[in-house]
Formats: sequence, C-alpha cells, structure tokens
Amino acid sequence: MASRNTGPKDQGRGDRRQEGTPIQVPGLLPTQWPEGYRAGFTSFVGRPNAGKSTLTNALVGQKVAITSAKPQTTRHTIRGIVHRDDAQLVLVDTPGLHRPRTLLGQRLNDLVAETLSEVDAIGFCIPANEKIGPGDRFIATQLAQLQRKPIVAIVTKADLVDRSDLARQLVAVEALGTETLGAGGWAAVVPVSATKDFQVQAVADILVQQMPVSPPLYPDGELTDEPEAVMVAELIREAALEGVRDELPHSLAVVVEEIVPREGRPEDNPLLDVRVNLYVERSSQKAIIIGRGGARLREVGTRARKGIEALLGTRVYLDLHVKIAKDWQRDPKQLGRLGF
Ligand SMILES: Nc1nc2c(ncn2[C@@H]2O[C@H](COP(=O)(O)OP(=O)(O)OP(=O)(O)O)[C@@H](O)[C@H]2O)c(=O)[nH]1
Ligand SMILES: [Mg+2]
Repeated sequence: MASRNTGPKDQGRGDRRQEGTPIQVPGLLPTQWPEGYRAGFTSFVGRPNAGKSTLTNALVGQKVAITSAKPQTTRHTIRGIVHRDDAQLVLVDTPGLHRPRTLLGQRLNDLVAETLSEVDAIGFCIPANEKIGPGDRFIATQLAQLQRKPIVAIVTKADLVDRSDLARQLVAVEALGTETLGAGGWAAVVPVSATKDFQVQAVADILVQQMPVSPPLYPDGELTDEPEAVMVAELIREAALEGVRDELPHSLAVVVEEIVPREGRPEDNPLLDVRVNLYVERSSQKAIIIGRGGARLREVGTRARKGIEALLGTRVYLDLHVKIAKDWQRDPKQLGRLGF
C-alpha cells in the first residue's frame, strides 16, 4: 500500500526516472495506529510562484522540493509526507498552473489535472501579496469541476503584507470561493507564511481534517518517495536557476547520468562521482550557464554540492556538462527523452 498510486507521478517520465532509493531507507508500514487515525493525499495547486513548494517543505520539515523566485520551478509532482501521531498527510506538490505557451507547459497542466482527480483534498495556494487575477480565476473554475472534493484556500506569503491587507485578501479569496464553487465555497480559508513559520501547523490541522480515516500509507519517517537521482538533478537545477534571467530558467533541464563510487577510496572516506548533463535550448544560453572561463558553472556546482552531500551522506564530485537540446520544450521527442 505504500505506493498507493496517484497516477501521473509514476507515468510519463520514461527512462529519466532512474532507479534509486528514497531519502530514508524504506521501512515497513506501521502495524498499529491509534483509533481515528487519518491518512490521505492532498495536492497543492496554484499559479506559478505562489509558494506551493516552500509550503510543502515547511510542512514536511525538510526540503523535498526545490524552490525559486522564478515561476515554473516545479516540473513534476513531488510527494512529501507529513507524519503525525494522529495522521499521515501525503502532500503532492504540483507545477504551477498557467496558460501554456509550449508543449512542456501543456504537459505540466495535464499532469496537474490528472493528479487533482486522484487526491482526497486540494490546497489552492493564492499569494497574499498579489491581487486575485485571471490566472487564479481560471484555476478556481477548473477546481469547481472536481465534484465534492474539499478544497482549502491557502493564502500564502502572509508575512509580505500588513494585517489589513491580509484581511482584505482573505475576504476576496472567500468571495472567489462562493463565486466559483457556489454557496458552500471553500472547505476553509487559511493564511500562512511558510518562511516565517506562521500558521504552518494550522494548515496541517485543517488538511488532516479533510483526510479519510485510514491506516498509514507510508513507513514511519519516510519523507518523500523521490528517487535520489531526481533529487540530485533538482538541486543542481535550483542552483543553476539562481541569477539567470529571461527565458533561460524555462530552457534549462538537468539529467543525472550516473552516480558511482570512486574506486580506490578509503572505506571511511568514500567519494561519489556524479555525472550530470545540463540541457539548454540555444548556444547563447550555453555560454551564459558556463560563464567566463567556466566560472558560473563552477559556482553552480559549489552551490549544489552542499545540498547533494547532505542528501547522499557522503562527499561528492560533481561532473557537470552543458549540452544543447534545441527547442526541447516544444519537441515531443526531446521532451520524452528528458522525462516529460
Ligand atoms: N516572503 C515569503 N516568500 C515566500 C513564502 N513562500 C514562498 N516564498 C517565495 O516565493 C517564491 C516562490 O516559491 P515556490 O515555493 O518556489 O513557489 P511555487 O508555487 O512552488 O512555484 P512553481 O513551482 O514555479 O509553481 C520563492 O522565492 C520563495 O522563497 C512565504 O511564506 N513568504
Ligand atoms: Mg514549486
């Protein structure tokens, strides 16, 4: 039962999804649980950059999803698991929903739609510091079509506005709910700041209330089921996103080719060789990522290595290569090869 399927997560990523172990060594499912124990799936949706992944990490208590100030950071569904005495909450972080401009964008939207149909509840993330716009309305209308599924409206980034603006946004979000879902509206509306740890616990409590009574779905302590190779690729993409502008973030894809122990190392001081390809769409972008004399790429490696070493628990040598996959975001064949 540990892998109760939410569908899209396990599909469509083709050979990019290399075999790997989750962060924690998978244990056995608990054999006992208290009366009234709840467990289930909640998906976070919202516009790009709304704070879904940051909230996922705050709830899990560890980084399972990369985050950045660039929209469309998340490109696949990521499961993060919250363990409590009374419940297990499986969070399914999704790519931001937006009007698609490329085949990649369309695939990401389809992925979210499929995920939504299979979870127990939905957390619709709307930033406190941005007016509700057509993007949010579009998502709300989509959600309205999911019959009888509880939808919790989460007003994110509450730390960025003062009390009166927050109150106004809560009222506006409430109104959006009755406008699109009818009289019942949202199951709840809750403000949160994932970065300032304001109301994170309250969000967990509300979501748990929406979960069905059920035995635990994951072994104790398992925080995600992301394979290591995917986590490593994501940490490198996160490091590479920092400081690049314009369309480059969208053009970047990262694939870990192999992770192998370096031979001849002392047993108490092993080293992993991690060979990684960074794909961009044009040669001008390749030059930007590499930087003068390779300076930028070295910076990316240094920044990513810390997180990767923490994840894998050993020292690593990162071997980064930048390649061009021309217009991959629009090319079905290349999308397949890159795992979308
Ligand atoms: N001040 C503040 N910033 C936040 C908060 N939550 C997220 N952010 C910032 O908002 C930006 C976007 O956060 P993400 O969590 O990557 O947003 P997302 O919704 O997952 O974005 P996509 O994956 O692109 O759809 C990042 O720069 C975060 O640091 C918050 O509670 N307060
Ligand atoms: Mg995200």
